[in-house]
Amino acid sequence: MAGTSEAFAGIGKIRFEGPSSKNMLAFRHYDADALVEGKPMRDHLRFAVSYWHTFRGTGSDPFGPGTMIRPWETESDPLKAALARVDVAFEFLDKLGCDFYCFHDRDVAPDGKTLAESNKSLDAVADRLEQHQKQSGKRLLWGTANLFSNPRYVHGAATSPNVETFAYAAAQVKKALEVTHRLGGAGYVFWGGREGYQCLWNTDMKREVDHLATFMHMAVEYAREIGFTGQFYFEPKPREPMKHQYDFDSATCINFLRAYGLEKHVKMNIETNHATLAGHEMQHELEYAGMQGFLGSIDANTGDTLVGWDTDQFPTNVYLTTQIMHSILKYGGLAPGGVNFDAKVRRESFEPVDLFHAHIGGMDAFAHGLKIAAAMRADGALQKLLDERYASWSGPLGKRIESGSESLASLEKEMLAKGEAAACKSGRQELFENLINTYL
Ligand code: XLS
Ligand code: NI
Ligand code: NI
Repeated sequence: MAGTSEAFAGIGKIRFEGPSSKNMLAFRHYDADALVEGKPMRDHLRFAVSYWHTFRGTGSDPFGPGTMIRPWETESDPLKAALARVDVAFEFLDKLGCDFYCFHDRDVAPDGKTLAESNKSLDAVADRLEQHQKQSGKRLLWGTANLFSNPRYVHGAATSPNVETFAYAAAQVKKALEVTHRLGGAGYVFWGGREGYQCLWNTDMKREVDHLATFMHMAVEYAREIGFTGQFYFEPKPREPMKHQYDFDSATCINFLRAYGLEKHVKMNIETNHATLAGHEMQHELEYAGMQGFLGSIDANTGDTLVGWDTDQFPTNVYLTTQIMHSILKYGGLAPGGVNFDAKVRRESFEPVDLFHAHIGGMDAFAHGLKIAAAMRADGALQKLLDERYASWSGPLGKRIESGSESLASLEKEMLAKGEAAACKSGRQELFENLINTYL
């Protein structure tokens, strides 16, 4: 490949060294080919690096400019810089031992003066991505389009009051789908961007949400035309940048998909920090999507309980990853989705090696959580407690109600005869919580 010198000189391939290793540039838990529930860890987890945070994140925040030291960013021509960055990205994926990546169109290639110019740049970068994928076996977990940075998207994209903004966004998604398809992407994500509102007085909510559905139908239809069979995902986020985003949480998104006839085509891509912004636990979002048959993929990160915005931190909390992996195993796994690190190193962690520490920590936390969740399932003690808690539903009356053969009148008869319901049993929350800790 074009890169002559290494971007991450001095850092070799990150290897599994086991829980007792003292080497901080090694995995303690992520052993890609080790089997868990009969399947290699890499296939359970399908880890992906986010191109936007890891290769485009500058560390800027509302109080100051970027801080990241990225010695490879030497090209002033945006397309040349974009091409050089692809080499760096694949060196990173290779050294990290991560199988997938995800991108927005404008992360990988520069925004041009015209749509045609932007498309041309994207094609040139896609050539380079394709070469690297072929050489390395790395794959695209999902692609998406950035429909929120350019000022034309100030009022949203598919939900903009400006019809030509909608049209431009449609053209951008067409191209992003083509590139995702060409690169063998396993999926395509819709995240709302600025699809939402700051003020209801100046917003025709029904018209905007109708337009969002029309837009998604166009994407699903175009995917069919070009033979893209990857999974579509909708990524819930309740607020930020808008005060209300239409893709608020799993329940809201699933209702939207069903109301507009999109439920056969689109699943959820659930992000931890977005769940907490919505006032939910990640486990809630996964369980809700899972029980409805909409669990697709996850954006792995974490928020900070003391900071109220989408801080997109790398996940290191094993209790959290255990909850996540338990739900994922319960609902049959993520494939063709995966675990995408939609996470950024802190502004204060500005050296290239911090990118490794961040991803190693996240991958290890998930691998650890996977092993714990599998142990819990193998042992069956949690399931036994749950079965006991719902035991009355397995009796004759419960079975009749669950199968739909009872009515209000028949139940009234039953309770008139009994006079009072059987006494409730303790919920044993503390026992359940203590049991979980025995596996940690
Ligand atoms: C932003 C979202 C974004 C999506 C992809 O908050 O998480 O990164 O994952 O557009
Ligand atoms: Ni995300
Ligand atoms: Ni986010």
